[in-house]
Amino acid sequence: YTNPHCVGGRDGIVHLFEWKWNDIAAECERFLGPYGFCAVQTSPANENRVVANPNRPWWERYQPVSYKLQTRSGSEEEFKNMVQRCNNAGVRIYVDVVINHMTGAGGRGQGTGGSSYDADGLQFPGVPFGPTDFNDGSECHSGDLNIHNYNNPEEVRNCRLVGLLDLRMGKDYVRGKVADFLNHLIGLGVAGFRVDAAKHMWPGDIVGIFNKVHVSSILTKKSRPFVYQEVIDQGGEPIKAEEYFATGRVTNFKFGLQLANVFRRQNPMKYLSTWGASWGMWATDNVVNFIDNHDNQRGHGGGGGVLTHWEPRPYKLASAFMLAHPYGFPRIMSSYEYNRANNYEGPPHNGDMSTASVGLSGMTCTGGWSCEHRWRQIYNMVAFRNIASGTGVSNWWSGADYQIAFSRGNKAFIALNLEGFDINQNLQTGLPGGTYCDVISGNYENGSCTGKSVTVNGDGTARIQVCSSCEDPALAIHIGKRR
Ligand code: ARE
Ligand code: CA
Repeated sequence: YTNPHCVGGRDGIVHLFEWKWNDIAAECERFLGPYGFCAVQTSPANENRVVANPNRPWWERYQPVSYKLQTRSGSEEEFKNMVQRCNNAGVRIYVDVVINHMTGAGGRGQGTGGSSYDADGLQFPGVPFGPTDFNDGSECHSGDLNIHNYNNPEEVRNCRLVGLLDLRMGKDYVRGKVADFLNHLIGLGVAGFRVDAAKHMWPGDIVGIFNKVHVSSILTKKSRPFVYQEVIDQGGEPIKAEEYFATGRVTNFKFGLQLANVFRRQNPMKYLSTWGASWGMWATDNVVNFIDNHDNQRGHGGGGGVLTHWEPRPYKLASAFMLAHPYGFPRIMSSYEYNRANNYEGPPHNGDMSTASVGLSGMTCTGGWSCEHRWRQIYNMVAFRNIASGTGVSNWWSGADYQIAFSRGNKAFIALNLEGFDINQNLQTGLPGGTYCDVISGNYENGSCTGKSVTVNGDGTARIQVCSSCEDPALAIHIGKRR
């Protein structure tokens, strides 16, 4: 479950939050494939509650009504077409699967696929699930059936997360319905899953579900799907991320908080020389790392303190460090703009509230889509990471608290500067002699560098200059962009 099944030396996930399936398919072909991304994390693919108040928030997609593949991202046909086109472009699809619960308690209506639901009577005929498929007072002892105390694992797993009707996962029928859903996705060519709210399920129940899940069909060597489980473990609660390693990786919520401290100059960057598991995080094969996610960028789910696209300068630097460093498997957030005072706002939409298509002007997205994955400082570092794959950190240098540089074997080299003065040093890059394009300030186009260039001497040394007050106080070079 820990193998992401990347094609041909690719690495890294981009979360195309709330994108439509047709737009993802096009993005795989025109951008993600050519630029070396391993995979896309999609928004939940199954039918959800239509929430009218507030008007169609992003979070309605975390309230399942059935496992029918019909949402504002598109139909099952469109989903299937996307998976095929992305796989053909060498890009894997991982689906965000919401299996711990159905809708919030109370109310009745129709889902995005037209199925009815009755959240008062606990009826979800589209699956079907009925009252006996949900935890009640026999499993949950919190009084009102909701979770209040994160220090009580029984309550966290058997009661309702923010009022969401909690499925009775111990029941074989429920596991079977969930497994059918996952098998349906695998049959369409999906390579992996982000398991939403995994902390709220018993690890043994997740094992029970995945015991019913098929091997992946698209992979030449048949194998388990890639699984990464959303377990918010920042220390301080009894539920530990490691309880979930039997069924895959976990989302590493310590990562973004630690890097936010560093890149906000609250903890010296030079300490990153020991970055990785020794910072109280999990082993490299157990984690999916990210600077921010769709929750914590808007103050939900362990939010607060992380860097986001709203602070582009430190965000790009932290992202560059994440991608340059070999620890873990990285996920890049691709956001849309929203009113930060109304953080429920759904994606850019048309008059009828259907999701708007992603517009493009050159390399840049338009129409309210932020597309961090198309920022040069980020996509060029995806290529850096792919080229450096298999090498460790070497030639570590720190000139001051907030100035660092390191090599990735003889493939790549990066320098970062958050001091108030420039880096201007002769450093060992580990690279073969030659002239390299800095991929932070520019690209390599038609035989020349559009940004800065660096001359590496025959012995691997080079004069490294990194500005301090400029837009991006970083420099990155690799053997794929040598003149
Ligand atoms: C919405 C409304 C609620 C309403 C509910 C039911 O906002 O007011 O009661 O519907 O009607 C998302 C949103 C929720 C939203 C939900 C359903 O964030 O606001 O509720 O969708 O529409 C915990 C969980 C973690 C979870 C976070 C948000 O452990 O799993 O809370 N994250 C995932 C997703 C979310 C999603 C859900 C789960 C639900 O990524 O996008 O919710 O499917 C400490 C603990 C954490 C805890 C955190 C809560 O840090 O350690 O474990 O996270 O507090 O802030
Ligand atoms: Ca549960």
